Amino acid sequence: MTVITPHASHWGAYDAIVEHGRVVGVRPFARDPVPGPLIESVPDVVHAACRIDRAYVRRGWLEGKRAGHLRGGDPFIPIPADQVTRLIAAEVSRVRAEHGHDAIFGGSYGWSSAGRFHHARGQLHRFLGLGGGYTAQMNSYSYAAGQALLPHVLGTNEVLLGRVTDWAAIARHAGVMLCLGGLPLKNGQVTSGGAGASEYSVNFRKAAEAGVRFLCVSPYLADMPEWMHAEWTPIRPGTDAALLLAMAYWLIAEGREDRDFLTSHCTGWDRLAAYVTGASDGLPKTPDWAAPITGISAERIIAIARAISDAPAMLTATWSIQRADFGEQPFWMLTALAAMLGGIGKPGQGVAFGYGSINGMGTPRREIPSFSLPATRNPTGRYISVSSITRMLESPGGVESFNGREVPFPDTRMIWWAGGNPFHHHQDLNRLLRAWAKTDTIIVQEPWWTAVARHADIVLPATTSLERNDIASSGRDRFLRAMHQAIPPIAGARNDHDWLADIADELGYRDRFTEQRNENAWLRHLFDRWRRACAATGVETPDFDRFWADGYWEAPPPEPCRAFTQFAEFALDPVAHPLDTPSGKIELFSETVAGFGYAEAPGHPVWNTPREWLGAPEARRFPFHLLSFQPSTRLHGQLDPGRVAMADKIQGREPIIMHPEDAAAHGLAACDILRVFNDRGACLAGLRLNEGLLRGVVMMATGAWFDPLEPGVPGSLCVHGNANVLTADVGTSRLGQGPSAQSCLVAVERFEGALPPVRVHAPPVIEEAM
Ligand SMILES: Nc1nc2c(c(=O)[nH]1)N[C@H]1C(S)=C(S)[C@@H](COP(=O)(O)OP(=O)(O)OC[C@H]3O[C@@H](n4cnc5c(=O)[nH]c(N)nc54)[C@H](O)[C@@H]3O)O[C@H]1N2
Ligand SMILES: Nc1nc2c(c(=O)[nH]1)N[C@H]1C(S)=C(S)[C@@H](COP(=O)(O)OP(=O)(O)OC[C@H]3O[C@@H](n4cnc5c(=O)[nH]c(N)nc54)[C@H](O)[C@@H]3O)O[C@H]1N2
Ligand SMILES: [Mo]
Repeated sequence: MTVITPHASHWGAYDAIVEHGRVVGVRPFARDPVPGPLIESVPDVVHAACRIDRAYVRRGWLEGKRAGHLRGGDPFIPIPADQVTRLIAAEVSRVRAEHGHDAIFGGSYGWSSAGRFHHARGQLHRFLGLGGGYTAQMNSYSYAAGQALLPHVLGTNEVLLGRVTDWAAIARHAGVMLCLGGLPLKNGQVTSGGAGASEYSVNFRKAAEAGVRFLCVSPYLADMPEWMHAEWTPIRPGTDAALLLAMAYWLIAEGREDRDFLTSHCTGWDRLAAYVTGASDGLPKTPDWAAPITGISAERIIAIARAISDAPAMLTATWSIQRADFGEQPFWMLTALAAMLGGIGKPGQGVAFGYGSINGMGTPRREIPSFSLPATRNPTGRYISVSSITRMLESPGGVESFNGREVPFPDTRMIWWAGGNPFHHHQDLNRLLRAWAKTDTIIVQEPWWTAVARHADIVLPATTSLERNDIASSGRDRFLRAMHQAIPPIAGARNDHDWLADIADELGYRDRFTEQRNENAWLRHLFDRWRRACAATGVETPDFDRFWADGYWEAPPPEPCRAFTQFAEFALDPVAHPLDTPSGKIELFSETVAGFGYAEAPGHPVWNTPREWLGAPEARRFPFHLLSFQPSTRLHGQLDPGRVAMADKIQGREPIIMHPEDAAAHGLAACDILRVFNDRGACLAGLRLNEGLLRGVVMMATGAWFDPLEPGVPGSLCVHGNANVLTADVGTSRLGQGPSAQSCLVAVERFEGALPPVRVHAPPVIEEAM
């Protein structure tokens, strides 16, 4: 018998086709105009051999090999569910009593699933918050540098996260759009919280058809869909701030800056102008100055500056550009350039980030409250910047400067992760592996034997979203999607909520955690809350039973005549509608930021020579700039064992993209297996040639599961191709302390000898009993 049930995921909405308790196929949600290909991998991963079937404890942990012992090499021993909840409860009580609540690191960064009730991270935060608290993580790996910076400059992070000027306004009013990092099609396959409609490329197409001229500045030609006929300017990675400063120089030299706007709507223009012209530091930031830095000719720099000042311009950058050394600076300077053009808040003009980073940015829609599990307070109030985990573990009791504060590092005795994978997302995994060893106990909730589960002490098997009921919702999509349970839980998998409820029971607060609701009661409760919020904004919604039976609800479309431009009221009247900055204006010089006293992030945007880039002396030893970009074949590490990602690999290894002439110069040929290395680590990768890549740059997608030849040994070769054994773990600056994965130099050589097998898609070594 075949059963078809509505479902949703970060990689798209679909109906699951179920036969005899197995998901055998999927078909895209009928209302999705451009269904993504990633849903094809769903049946493979749900029933993958690397699903975790029972709870496990690391043998060494049971033997007392805890703080000071490297994780990842020991066998796992199965443990019954009731025993493991008691074991965890006892360890949580010990850590809280002996070391305090902040000794539990519960940041648990990660995307979890699209379902908003069974959101693993949200559930864990609720559990830890109600239990007394934990140390949290502030901001996101995606755009931490931008999150710290932009409130100082524009008074909001909406320009980074949404609601941004929509594509209806761009198509109607912009003449030209400058896209740093392009508008890569593959990024639109994904929406956090899941989307019913993938309108990413639909938006681009409408703007292109409306005649908007697209300028793409990026090392990689494929960052722009071919059919948009964009003009491509390859740029050396990490040098966008220099390019933008030189464009500003030319605008000033030509008298093209909008002096009225710079006076009425901005503060600090004189300080920035003095830096651009060299009046303050003796170094004019001319196109000739920027040419050798960026690899773009002075004529081309001027042509781009001319293009954006000759026509109404929208300026954008992908989030990737700020995940690099001093990543705050290109975002600040792009904002400054938009201010110089006087476009901020004018219809379809100005600046916003991420149109090319995720589905839903700038999709015209009515603002509807999103459906969510309300956040729980963290009573300790303790946090670190999102990517400071290794530094925190390395220096208990230390402090780190972050956005004007001195953030203390706790003495971490327990790490708990649910719904995220630091052995996917964090930089310099060998350094993380050493720091990770310093803690007593590591608990991981995971459906699969991912690298983080393999580096845990206690592993709890989690259901996938197909094994439970939930509701998907995103602030960037107009659909609310029912996620019906399609199959029973696989083997011993349990819902994260149920694991935590049982542990809360041992600790004496089950009822506070569950509020005495089961799954169904929670979904109805959260739905009613959401329904009331919708009603308050004048939007009518069906009741729960109607919604659940329909499988989805669609918000009313925006009025076709309306187009949304961010900062429009401010543009019309900056006095009546000031920004939420100290001056109420756009801060081209920020007294607040200057007051932090960070030399690398002064009061206005600057060019800093990156730590790692093709202009560095180390480029003689490590001649390639590695960009570890988002994968087209999966979401981060999720879906890696599925057919879409597997079909893309070369002899089972993650591809590395290189210009054919670079390959020839190194004696390499397509499909060779390469050893990619630097002083931090090494991995294997399969060579793929591409003429549309700047020479000297190589690209590897993130997300191939970390598979060290010798698990638990720092520096061991990753045989599968996880780029994070190569990336550096350095904050973007003291201002943002964001991850800087994109600033990374590597060398390559052909891998000779027998190819070691990829073992990470099968379970680790398991011992049935002690
Ligand atoms: N080098 C480099 N590194 C990067 C980046 C880069 O550009 N370059 N990008 C960074 C960015 S922007 C991001 S957002 C991060 C992404 O980093 P993560 O969000 O940590 O990556 P995911 O693989 O999505 O991790 C989610 C994990 O949750 C698990 N999971 C899914 N559903 C459930 C569930 O219901 N319950 C439980 N318990 N677990 C579940 C999945 O199996 C998976 O292991 O990576 C960052 N790392
Ligand atoms: N299919 C798929 N889509 C995804 C994700 C996924 O895992 N899979 N992850 C989602 C998440 S969590 C996030 S945060 C977003 C991230 O979205 P982004 O950060 O925008 O994505 P990236 O692929 O890292 O980078 C986009 C492009 O930027 C270019 N680039 C890199 N460095 C530079 C530079 O210095 N200068 C210039 N001008 N260009 C540069 C690269 O050529 C790269 O292809 O993607 C989301 N979308
Ligand atoms: Mo992200």
